Amino acid sequence: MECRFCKSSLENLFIDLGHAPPSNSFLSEEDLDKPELSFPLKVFLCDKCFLVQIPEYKNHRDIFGQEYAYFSSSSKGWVEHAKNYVEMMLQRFPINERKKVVEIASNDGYLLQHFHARGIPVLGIEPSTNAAEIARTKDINTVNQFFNQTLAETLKTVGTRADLLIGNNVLAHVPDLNNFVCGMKTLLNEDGLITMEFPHVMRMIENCEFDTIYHEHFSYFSFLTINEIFEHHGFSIFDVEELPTHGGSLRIYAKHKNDDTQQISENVNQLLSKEKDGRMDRIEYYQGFKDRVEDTKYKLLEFLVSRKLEGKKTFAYGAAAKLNTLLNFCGIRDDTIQAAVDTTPYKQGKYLPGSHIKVHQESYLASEKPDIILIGPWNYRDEIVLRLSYTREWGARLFTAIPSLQEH
Ligand code: JHZ
Repeated sequence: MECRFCKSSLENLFIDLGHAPPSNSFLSEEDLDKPELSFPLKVFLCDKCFLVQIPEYKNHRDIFGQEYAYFSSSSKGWVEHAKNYVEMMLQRFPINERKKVVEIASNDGYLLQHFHARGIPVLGIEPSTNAAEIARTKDINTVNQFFNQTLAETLKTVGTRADLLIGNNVLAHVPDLNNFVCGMKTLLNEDGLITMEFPHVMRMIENCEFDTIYHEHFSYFSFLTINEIFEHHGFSIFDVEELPTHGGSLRIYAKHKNDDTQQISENVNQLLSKEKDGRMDRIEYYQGFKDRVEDTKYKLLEFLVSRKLEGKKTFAYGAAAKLNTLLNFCGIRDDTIQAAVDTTPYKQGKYLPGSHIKVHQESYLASEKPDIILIGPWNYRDEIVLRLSYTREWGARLFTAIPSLQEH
């Protein structure tokens, strides 16, 4: 096996989370009578470029093709984040009606709708047909394809170039990373800008966010590594921000290396130094994660089993992909968590992959009145705790499990 960026042989196992079905492969009632496929969830560390990665155990076309269970607009907080980003970009850079904004993995148009509302021409590129269709209902021009070098060449041939090229939570999802970044090089105008957001592997390790590991997340980036990847492909990262989103993300700003219109911010060297001082370019940094992950698992199991023996009813709130990693790694089934609820219509009436816990509409909470509610998407903890304040009326207690069990 070789590193998907630098092609060195992959010999360091970072963590092995066992076998699991893909986290977004929700099951129908009929599927429950059929065999269910599980894939290894082994994460490797490249000892040359320090890219943390999982091999493409499940083909990305099968994961993100026609139907994808995740809709970016399902969280108000995330749509708000996108809106704030758009306002900030319009203030900071000369983006206007004569420019073109292209977003890769534009999902249901959660972000481009804000540029579109300002009269700025936009193009979404989205491989999942169901998400692309929703975006089109919002009048967001969307190409329903995977982004790669070939698509970038095709778009360039018909005169489409990006003045602002955006990619939020997509880089981790790309098995052929070099081809993807080459495609961005092709699509970006000479003086164009790139911004990308992705979870920061430093935060994943510090906060024991092992549940963000699943088959559709092929890569987990440090700033050191992403900087090397972008430089290798002729880009220069001129600014970076650390964001609280999705458990701690980075937003990078990049340009063509030979474009002198942007100054390199001090943030870039500061973060590179921070990561080097933290020894993220040493194998030792990545060791010891497994023990912390197992500690989280045993404490959660102890808690759930104790509640079960007390005769309490426990539900999960938010059928996030990360919840499925957590449940399947811990071997949790519907004896200890009796039901899940989620606001996404696509997920309601289906069953969680692996654990086979049924997903209901949110109203199921009020009718069943569970004693314990485990919040799956801890990244939206504040938003969800506020939303679920009505469950206090019957004495429900709300918990998150990552980095370790906590009551809210
Ligand atoms: P959420 C997704 O991961 C998938 P997931 C993806 N692979 C990725 O990279 C990350 O995001 C960044 C529900 N919910 O966003 C909606 C409620 O029911 O943490 C979702 O099903 N009520 C692209 O799946 C889930 O929770 C609510 O009030 O781990 C949230 O999933 C809210 C706020 C959410 O992502």
